[in-house]
Amino acid sequence: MTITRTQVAIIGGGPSGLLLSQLLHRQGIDTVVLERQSRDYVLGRIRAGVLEQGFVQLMREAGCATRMEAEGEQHHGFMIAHQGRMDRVDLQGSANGASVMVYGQTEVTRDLYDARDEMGGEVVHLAENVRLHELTSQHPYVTYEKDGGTHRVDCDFVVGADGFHGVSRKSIPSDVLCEYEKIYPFGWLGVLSNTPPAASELIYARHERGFALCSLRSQVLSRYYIQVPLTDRAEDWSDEAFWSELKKRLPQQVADGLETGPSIEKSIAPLRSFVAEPMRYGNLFLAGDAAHIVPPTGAKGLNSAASDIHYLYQGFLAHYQKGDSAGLENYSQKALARVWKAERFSWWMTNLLHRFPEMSKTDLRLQCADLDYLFSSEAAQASLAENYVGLPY
Ligand code: RFL
Ligand code: PHB
Repeated sequence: MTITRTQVAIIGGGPSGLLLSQLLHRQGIDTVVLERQSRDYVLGRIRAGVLEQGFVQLMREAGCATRMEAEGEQHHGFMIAHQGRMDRVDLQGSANGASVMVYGQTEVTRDLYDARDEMGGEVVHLAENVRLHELTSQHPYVTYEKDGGTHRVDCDFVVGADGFHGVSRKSIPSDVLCEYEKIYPFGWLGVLSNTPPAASELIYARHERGFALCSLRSQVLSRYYIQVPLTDRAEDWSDEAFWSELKKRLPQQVADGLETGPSIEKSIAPLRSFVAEPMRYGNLFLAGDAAHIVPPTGAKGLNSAASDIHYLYQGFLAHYQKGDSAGLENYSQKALARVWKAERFSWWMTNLLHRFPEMSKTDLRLQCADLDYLFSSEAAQASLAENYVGLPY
């Protein structure tokens, strides 16, 4: 068995783990990232596309924002299509910043990997059977298998940034952890295509056939989603069937102008609200999807991961540079306070725009009243905008 030492062992080389590793390394704090998959596999995942200003600021602090600032798009509003109308939500009315950045998670992850390479950061790919040990002691350690050998990393702290299906959350005893979960009775079928976007801003559509979303990655790369039953399988949806169903759920003028093409990725994501409390167990800290999941409707998944990383980064900095551990002590409480607000917002936006299987005519009228209120009240729109651009850290 090889034995090495680091200050912070990070499980998971997704955006959360890489961002924290990059931020800490720039401050002279040593990390090792253990990732189960290959780099190509991680970069092949198509996920989030809308970033809050807080996330953009963290990428700047990590020295990784150059390409994002050159190629990403600032969006100052988005559209909601409903009841035969299309209304715009103006983000400039909000207090915490007037825009969001449209830049794909794949590109964020690529930029973070490039930065890790440039600094010589240690990211171990294809790390199998990662196990966390002695988490409540002053000498925690992590073991993993690679190339037929077992390896041990001794550390001060372990960060579990290994997503919803990772090993870190499962390493916390069940009598310590409280899990809150809500599973929605539908999923999102997503398609990526090399076509110009349907519109210059995102369009969220509430429709009697189900929710639809027109999003984008660039002016030549579009991302679309439609609500589908959980029993559907992506491989059963031909491109033609997808485009036809999407068009039926969009306003006529948008459908008429929609440029379609072959899909370059097609997948179904189930919708879930999930929170695990606390986010700290001894010297293990959970971050991102390892601790919480939101339905994607408010684009809060990756952004909530980023706010965890902000709190953790500040906590580690104070601990290592000033000997002040208050930030780490309060991490769980602080992170969860913001996480639950993102959970609330994502749940609300999901309820506002989706067709649930068992909706009564009263439920439908209440949903319409919610939308009518939204677009007749400056205060309601400001509240939506405030949450969409991201609550302060
Ligand atoms: P990730 O991205 O899941 O990364 C975790 C990493 O940990 C690795 N891993 C392990 N490594 C070592 N040992 C183990 N035992 C391990 N188990 C797992 C994994 O291989 C992976 O590389 O979590 P992270 O970094 O916290 O980032 C969170 C975001 O990825 C996530 O919140 C968003 O992508 C959620 N999400 C979306 N968010 C949005 O804001 N907008 C979206 O449109 C959006 N679409 C999505 C999504 C998530 C999806 N999932 C989870 C299936 C679409 C999908 C399909
Ligand atoms: C995306 O572009 O993938 C996206 C955008 C906004 C959302 C969800 C997903 O609310």
